[in-house]
Amino acid sequence: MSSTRGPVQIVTVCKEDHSFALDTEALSRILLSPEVQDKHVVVLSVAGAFRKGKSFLLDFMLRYMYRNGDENWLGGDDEPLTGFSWRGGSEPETTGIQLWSEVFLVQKSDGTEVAVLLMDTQGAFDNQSTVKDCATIFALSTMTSSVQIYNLSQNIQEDDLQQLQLFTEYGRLAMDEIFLKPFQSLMFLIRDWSFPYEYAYGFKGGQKFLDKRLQVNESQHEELQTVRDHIHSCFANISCFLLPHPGLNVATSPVFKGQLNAVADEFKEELSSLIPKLLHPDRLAEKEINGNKVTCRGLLEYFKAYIKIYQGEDLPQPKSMLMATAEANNLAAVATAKDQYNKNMEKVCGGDLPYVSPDSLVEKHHFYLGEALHKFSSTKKMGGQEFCDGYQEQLETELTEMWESLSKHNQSKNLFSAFRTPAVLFVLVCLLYVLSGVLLFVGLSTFALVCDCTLGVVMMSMLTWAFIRYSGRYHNVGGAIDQAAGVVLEQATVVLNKSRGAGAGALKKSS
Ligand SMILES: Nc1nc2c(ncn2[C@@H]2O[C@H](COP(=O)(O)OP(=O)(O)OP(=O)(O)O)[C@@H](O)[C@H]2O)c(=O)[nH]1
Ligand SMILES: [Mg+2]
Repeated sequence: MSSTRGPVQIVTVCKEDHSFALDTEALSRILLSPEVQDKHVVVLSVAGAFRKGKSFLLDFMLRYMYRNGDENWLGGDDEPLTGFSWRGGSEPETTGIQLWSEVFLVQKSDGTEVAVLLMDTQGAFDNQSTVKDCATIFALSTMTSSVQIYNLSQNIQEDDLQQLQLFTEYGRLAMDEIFLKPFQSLMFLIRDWSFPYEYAYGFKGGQKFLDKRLQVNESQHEELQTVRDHIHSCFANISCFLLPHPGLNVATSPVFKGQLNAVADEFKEELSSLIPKLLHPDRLAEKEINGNKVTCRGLLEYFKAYIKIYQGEDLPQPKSMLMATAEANNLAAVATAKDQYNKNMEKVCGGDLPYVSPDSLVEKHHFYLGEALHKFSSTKKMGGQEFCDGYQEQLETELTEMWESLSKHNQSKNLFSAFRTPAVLFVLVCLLYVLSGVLLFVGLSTFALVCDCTLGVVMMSMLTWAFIRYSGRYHNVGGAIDQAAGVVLEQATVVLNKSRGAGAGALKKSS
């Protein structure tokens, strides 16, 4: 392979803050080269758990493409395998998303030419990636590819399907209106298939095996049915290929460099059946979004749009199963405790019930608050004490808010409080009227005039208040009048209390 060819890192994951970046320049160099930019694009991507031979497989695809599928495309016996970086060992190798630098132009039998891109992705579930990282990589590669190869080891386990469901749902979230199935082809590739006596290697056996695994029937638990329905609803085509084990040299030798003489014959046989089928010109499906074929230039725009969505804050955070379950447990316990408090308090001061004295209401509130908090703490929840404490705080805040609203509602039922403002204003009017008469009588006509003016203002306030209460409009003005009446009442009470205290003191002295 020429030295200028190679994998190009187009999406990088920042290990520190788990953010994603698209190298637009590098991607443009691949997708906007004049020969390919207006061609319909075919993108083959391989995704799945880390260390399962994804890059290794892609390198055989590269061999096939470079050798134009000639008879000996699989290569010489001691030829090292090069291309996307692959290696033995337990540590992850590929990071982010990589594209092969060269776009292959392939002519279909109807004469149309398509641009074929090969995409390698970071292995999921390594020890450095969060669930969000894995979901984003999988979602991005599924959204931008026309064939997603879901690389699995040995079998299709239920958790593989659940992960697929989570990741594809994360992808679907980021897509705008979708009229058709959001993704195109999904191919389950089962590596190290060890049961050829049950299901034969290759597509045929794979299809039978897949039909069995993805079968939906009424007797299944709803959870199993939902996963399967979801997968069927996401992909237009689903297939499966069963690939044999490549031999112990491939899997365990530290010096193995991909030479075919160290690879099991069975594996080579199936590989030479799989890859020509996958890359056969007439089987290469162009990337479609909402039924429209996408060109290389268009794909660049989609990449930019999708990465922006994953960089933003709008999408919910995918969480580990434990975190999601713990959150659901705690939220359910909060809801039950709130419901219990609400029902109990409704029995004391609910909508139709009469006004309750504030002291007795406070007492009931404390009692039922304690009971609700006890209900929350005694409910079994996942996530550990610290995690649950956060939800307890949330519950306390929400209960306090509920209490404030219940208490206000109770206050509004108090007949006196409803008539407090007009009563205060009416008393003020009477007092001002008498005061003005007395002032006029003693010859202080100027002061009497001030009293009359004040009386006019108070009367206007009373009428305004009545109008606001009747019409339900101008709440702010109504609130200001209520507040002013409250201040007058408060001051009057203070003055009355003081004078009563002074009177009592004088009485004591004289006795
Ligand atoms: N058991 C087994 N091992 C394989 C198979 N194909 C490749 N390998 C070996 O798996 C190891 C990892 O290969 P890679 O291609 O680097 O795996 P990967 O999935 O790309 O790994 P990451 O990039 O870390 O996600 C190498 O030692 C390969 O020789 C296979 O079908 N079965
Ligand atoms: Mg890899």
